[in-house]
Amino acid sequence: MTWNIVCDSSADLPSAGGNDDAIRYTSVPLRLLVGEQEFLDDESLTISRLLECMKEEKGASSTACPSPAAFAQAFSTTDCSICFTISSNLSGTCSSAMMGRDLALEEHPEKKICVIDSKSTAGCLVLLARRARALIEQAEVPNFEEICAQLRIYQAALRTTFTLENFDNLIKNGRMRPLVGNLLHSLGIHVIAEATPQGTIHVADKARGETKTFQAIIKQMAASKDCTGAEVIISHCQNLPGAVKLKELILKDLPVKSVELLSCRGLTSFYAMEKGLILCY
Ligand code: X90
Repeated sequence: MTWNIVCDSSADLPSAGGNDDAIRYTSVPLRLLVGEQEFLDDESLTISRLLECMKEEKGASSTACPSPAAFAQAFSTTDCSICFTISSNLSGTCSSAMMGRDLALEEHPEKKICVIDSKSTAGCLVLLARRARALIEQAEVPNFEEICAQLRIYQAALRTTFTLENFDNLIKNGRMRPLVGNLLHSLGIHVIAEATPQGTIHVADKARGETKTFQAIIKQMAASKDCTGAEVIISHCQNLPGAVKLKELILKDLPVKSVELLSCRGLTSFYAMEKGLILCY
């Protein structure tokens, strides 16, 4: 039996650790539109160039989800596919994937395809993709339905906390309600937000200065669930120093198992913008 673990490109990794014949990994790219320029969020995209274009561009910028056909294509290559998408409350990607599933099943009714809404993005997709691989590898005879059921339970237990220097792209593209004035930014106040269980964005807290912001993130993490043994992924947009510092504080203050740092790829860079930090655990 061959497997394909499929993520949209909001998962901040190009490959899920090892791409063998039995268990493949496919990233289905979203498109990023910066003024007149269009970028495909695949391996060819240079993040620094994307951010530069975003800085220079005065016109409207937006993103677009992959087509159902792109997902159908990914689902047609193996016997079983497990697909994780960015929150259906933030993007049409999940509906595209579901339509892609229908398309693929019309052609190949024997295939097994499951689409799971991560209700988040970034590191949550990475954690889900890795767990999927581990469950398939560990089982003597992998049972598709059982594995999908376990992954849905794991999804529901994951949490997301994030802080951005700049919420412009999220707000301008209608993914988040406007914050109270630009005042916040100019006063050096940082907003700490979280994913709700429905996969929408909720402003949880505000803090001034980096140290207080990081403390507030840790407080928010501890309040969101029992973090004992949690695997934490911090996606950062050109902010390795901030991510490293936050990692150290988390390891000191919370009983987590590990903290891993990843660089934001295209889609998450577009919305998190420079210095953004997205924590999934
Ligand atoms: O369909 C599309 O065009 C994609 C739209 C994506 C919109 C939002 C992406 C936000 C990523 C901030 C972290 C947010 C975590 C929130 C979880 C609910 C960057």
